[in-house]
Amino acid sequence: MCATCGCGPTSHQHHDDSHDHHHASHQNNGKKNIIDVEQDILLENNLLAQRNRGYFEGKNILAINLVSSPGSGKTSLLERTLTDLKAELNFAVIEGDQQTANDADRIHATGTKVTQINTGKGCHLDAHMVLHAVQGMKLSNDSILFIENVGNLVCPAMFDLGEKERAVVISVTEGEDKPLKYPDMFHSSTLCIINKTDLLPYVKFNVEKAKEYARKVNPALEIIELSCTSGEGMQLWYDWLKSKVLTIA
Ligand SMILES: Nc1nc2c(ncn2[C@@H]2O[C@H](COP(=O)(O)OP(=O)(O)O)[C@@H](O)[C@H]2O)c(=O)[nH]1
Ligand SMILES: [Mg+2]
Repeated sequence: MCATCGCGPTSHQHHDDSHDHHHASHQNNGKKNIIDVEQDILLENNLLAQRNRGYFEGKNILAINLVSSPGSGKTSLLERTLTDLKAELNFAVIEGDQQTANDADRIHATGTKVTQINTGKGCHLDAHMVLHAVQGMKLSNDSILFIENVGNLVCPAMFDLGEKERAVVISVTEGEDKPLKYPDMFHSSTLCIINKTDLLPYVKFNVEKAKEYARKVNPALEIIELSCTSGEGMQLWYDWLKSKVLTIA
């Protein structure tokens, strides 16, 4: 279980086996109780995610969960995408952050319908939060809903929001070994976007290694390299997006 928020996996390993300690919370509560609580949380989340999924399918809404560490460029990707494609496609956005409406303001400036969720101390969005947001949004049929998750490569991996696609964004300033360090996120995603390729001349980032590592944890993962700043590779992302719209139409 995640020591910070209580939403993580049930077991953890210490690299150093000689470091033999027991967490106070495990001793106090007993391991079985902790596992039961976690199963309850995820079961309830999964049921609500199914409800969201049914709603999206009924209205032919393509829901895409955008996940990444903070600052990889999720909002930048959305700003550019919404600006470039708003004449062709119908978009709405849910923004997730612990605090502020900064990202919602950025999306609003593109003329797109947006709802901000502030999770407070929470480190991920869950299906219940998305359900509430969607209930107030009057989403159009045949549209695309982007859900920008809280910046975190760990906890959001476990919480199904009812999305059809999960796109994980990494930027070239983060190091190419992120897929190996945070495999759950890459394993549960359908698309990996490698962003900020305009910075490749200035940082030590091996794109081929990053792709190799990502495919090691998820051989079916699609990968697109792009730069939100220069625009290089954005067409590949737009083609991917449009192919998914066609799939659900
Ligand atoms: N050089 C460069 N900077 C970028 C790119 N995309 C985003 N950024 C910058 O990265 C920072 C974080 O971007 P943001 O979209 O807020 O990231 P988020 O936290 O994932 O939503 C901002 O300063 C952006 O201007 C890119 O493709 N290239
Ligand atoms: Mg953002």
